[in-house]
Amino acid sequence: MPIKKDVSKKKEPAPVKELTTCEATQMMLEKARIDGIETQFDRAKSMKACPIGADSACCKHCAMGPCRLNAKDPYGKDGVCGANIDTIQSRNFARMVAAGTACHNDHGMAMLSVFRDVVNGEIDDYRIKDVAKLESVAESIGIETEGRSVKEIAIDLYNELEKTYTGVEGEIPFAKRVPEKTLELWRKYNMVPRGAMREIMEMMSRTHMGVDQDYRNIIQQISRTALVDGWGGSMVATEIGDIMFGTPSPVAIEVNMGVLKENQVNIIVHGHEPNLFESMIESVNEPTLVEAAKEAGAAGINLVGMCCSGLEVLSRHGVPHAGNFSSTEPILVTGAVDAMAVDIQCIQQGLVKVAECYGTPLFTTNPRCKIEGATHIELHEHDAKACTDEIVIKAISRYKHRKFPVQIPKNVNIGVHGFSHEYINYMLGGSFRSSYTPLNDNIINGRIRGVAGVVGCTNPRVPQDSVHVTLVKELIKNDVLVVQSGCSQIALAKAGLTTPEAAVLAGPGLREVCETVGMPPVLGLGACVDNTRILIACSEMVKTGGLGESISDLPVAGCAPEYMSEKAIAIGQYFVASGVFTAFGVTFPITKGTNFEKLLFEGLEEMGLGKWGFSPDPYELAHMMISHIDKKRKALGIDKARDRVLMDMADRRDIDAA
Ligand code: XCC
Ligand code: SF4
Repeated sequence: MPIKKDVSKKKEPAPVKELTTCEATQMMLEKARIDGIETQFDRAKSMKACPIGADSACCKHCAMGPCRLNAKDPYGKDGVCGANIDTIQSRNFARMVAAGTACHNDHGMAMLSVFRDVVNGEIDDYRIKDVAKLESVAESIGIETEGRSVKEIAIDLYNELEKTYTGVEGEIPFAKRVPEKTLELWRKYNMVPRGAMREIMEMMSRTHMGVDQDYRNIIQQISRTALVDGWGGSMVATEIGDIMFGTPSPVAIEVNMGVLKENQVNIIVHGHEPNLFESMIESVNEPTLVEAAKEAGAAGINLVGMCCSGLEVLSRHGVPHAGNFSSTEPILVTGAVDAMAVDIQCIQQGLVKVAECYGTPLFTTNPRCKIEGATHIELHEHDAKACTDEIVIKAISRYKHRKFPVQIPKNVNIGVHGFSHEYINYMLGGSFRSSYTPLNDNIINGRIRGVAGVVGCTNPRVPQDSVHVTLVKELIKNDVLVVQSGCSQIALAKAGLTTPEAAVLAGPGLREVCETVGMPPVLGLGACVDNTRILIACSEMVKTGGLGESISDLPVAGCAPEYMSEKAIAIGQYFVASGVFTAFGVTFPITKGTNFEKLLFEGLEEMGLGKWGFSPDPYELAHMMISHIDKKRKALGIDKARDRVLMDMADRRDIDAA
């Protein structure tokens, strides 16, 4: 029954400063209020998160339910079928991991299909751009490259990588990149993934009513499913992206809403798959279209990115980035966006209404993601430019007929982005002796205390960007080198932390390393699928030596402090299963005081894997990560080195001062 809204009781809206620490977004939220526009921030305030769902204490897997258990007394009652709290919440967790893994694999498999058609000559809008990367990826999984043509290697690589998705038996190809000891452990627990289709299917089947009902058995398939994300579909997406569009190397580039230009045709690409963006880059440089824009009175066409699509091309081509997930609605409030083109994932349905209010055409381009109220212009890879050209033409027409006053926040932050694993190798080792040895040495000697991956979404349940920024500042202050991806990277870029100058905010050891190399204390690696660059870096650190024999020995930790998506849960679980302590913020989908909670937060580590952590507080998150890093340093016997090096530096400064 429709409930009539009682407007008289409507509360004053929260001050925008409490909703986001991004100044540009604050400004647009103020304007949205004047214009009467609603965004995710308003919807989050008016809709309290469901407390039962937040504790993962409900099940709707069959029509004998839905069943609701009591999180305050979790073992007090069972579901109608008798399922207890551990079964119910492990199944819920499993399905989140399955959905997240499915998303990344769906994306990776689409990229691999494009690669196949590029190799067999059916697609000519894209090509193999980075032959060296092609060869190194091929070699890493045992494909012969010596004396063979690019095409021969590429065909073999396609055939091999296809097994990442379709493999019915055996191990996925990139399992070959996993350090021996880590792989042995996975084999012991039957956790080495077969193809993603098989693993996700099995995960969905095992979590159906009346199938797997022992959380200790369900966790095995949860881990195997997550691992086919990190070491499977996501890794293929990263590697194939690099092969076709180029491996990133550092570029100084502008981030924030100020990258929009009032006197230009502004086009935003938002989503995840790089191919839409790559052809959009071609389209906006098409002389006839540039000419058409000028005829419409614009100074040019200004293409910018958002979310992970934006991060792909920020890293690879230095395309400016306008903001992260929570800014995708507010940026439309500028009135300056002449077209927003989206593909898949993290595209909020709320965009439709906001776009409509400001006369911004919103285009879906992918057959797997249509949105009611948006215009669908499908991108067919065999003629990709047809789609992007049409969007540019529509954007030019919108520019010409702009009906609304334009208000663009002036905020622009320049930072350095695009640190691939290959570049870190080169940067620290130099071109003649590129290796991870200098990184390992600096960890062993204690200048760098450890490495933290801070990644993931923004979420209107917490002030946008604030947890990311506070957490990262605390980490670098304590000599922890931070690597980043996804929306988190943009939060830090807007806070100015991705510049070499930010080294002054680092502790003395990390600062010295950053200043010697000329690098920022916060290294942006790209989109969320590029978290796999962190896995490769961990593998390299193990293989280089001196820091233990498996990933779980490394003084490293991970965090998604403002996560919201199921993809983030899948990422968290693949890091945990790979051996990394991984802490999340905002909320954790679990009932406290249950066996399943104990398994995730302690038991997995006792099995030799990583473990989960949780806190909504950035300082607490930072210190959980730091104490984990210190625990690993101690186990490696390198805790004393750090005391020594810090004392040396203090002494040196005293001498300098004297
Ligand atoms: Fe989405 Fe990838 Fe999260 Fe950002 S970080 S909100 S998943 S865009 Ni991937
Ligand atoms: Fe309830 Fe069991 Fe059905 Fe879930 S599977 S809804 S717990 S009866």
